[in-house]
Amino acid sequence: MTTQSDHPTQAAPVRGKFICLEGIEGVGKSTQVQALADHLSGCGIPVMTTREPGGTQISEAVRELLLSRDYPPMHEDTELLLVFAARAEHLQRRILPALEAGTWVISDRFTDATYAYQGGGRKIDVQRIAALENWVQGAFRPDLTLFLDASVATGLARAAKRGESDRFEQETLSFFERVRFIYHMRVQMNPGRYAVIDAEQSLEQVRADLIARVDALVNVGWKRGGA
Ligand code: Z5A
Repeated sequence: MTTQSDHPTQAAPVRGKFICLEGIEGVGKSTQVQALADHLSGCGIPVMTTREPGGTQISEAVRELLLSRDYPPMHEDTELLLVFAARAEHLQRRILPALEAGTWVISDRFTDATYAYQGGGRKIDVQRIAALENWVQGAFRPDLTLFLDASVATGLARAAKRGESDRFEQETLSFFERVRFIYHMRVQMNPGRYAVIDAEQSLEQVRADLIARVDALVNVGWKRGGA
């Protein structure tokens, strides 16, 4: 006869950390997401990279709707709801399962982008965004958000080098100034959750600063599951 104590209980994996990169376009998020993932993998940490809007087949289809210039103008409420529809799918199907399995997740944008673009850019009431955030995410928030900050002129000039622009990149300078302003406001309101990185610097220096910020947290116990 076996009893429960005959079988050593298998320890649940330590939950992964959720790190987001944010900022206006062209500050280097997509480039640096991969650099950060490579660094953490090199430290023996299991890592998954993803992006928003997107990250699952359904969420990528919603991304196409959001970024395409092939459709008639979209109402701002539709845009907000689509962003959160894509996020619900991404969170439930991909982000949360990975974190529960002990994998760290690095995302190119998350809900701070909604506050910045739909709240700041489109001027949607912040209470509406907060209500959707609470509905879709409950208490779930990133462990760390790396805000890559550069002037609108720098960001748009870099993004423009890539060629054809998407629906958001058609917006005015004042739209992007409002977006950047909201990012700054959010950092000020909750400094413990953010690290601000000077993205005007060279790609190599931005990468070094990002890695230094994340390494500092790993060294204070993140790798062992500490807060
Ligand atoms: N959106 C929203 O409205 N609400 C939401 O909730 C969410 C998103 C989640 C996603 O588009 C759009 O969705 C986004 C907001 C909206 N708006 N737009 N546009 P996206 O993912 O295609 O675009 P993006 O997020 O803005 O990324 P981006 O334009 O690709 O920029 P990036 O990722 O920050 O930059 P990059 O691609 O890494 O670099 C751009 C170029 O600059 C490239 O040639 C690099 O080599 C160069 N670069 C980068 N850093 C440097 C430095 N430091 N020096 C010199 N050159 C550099």
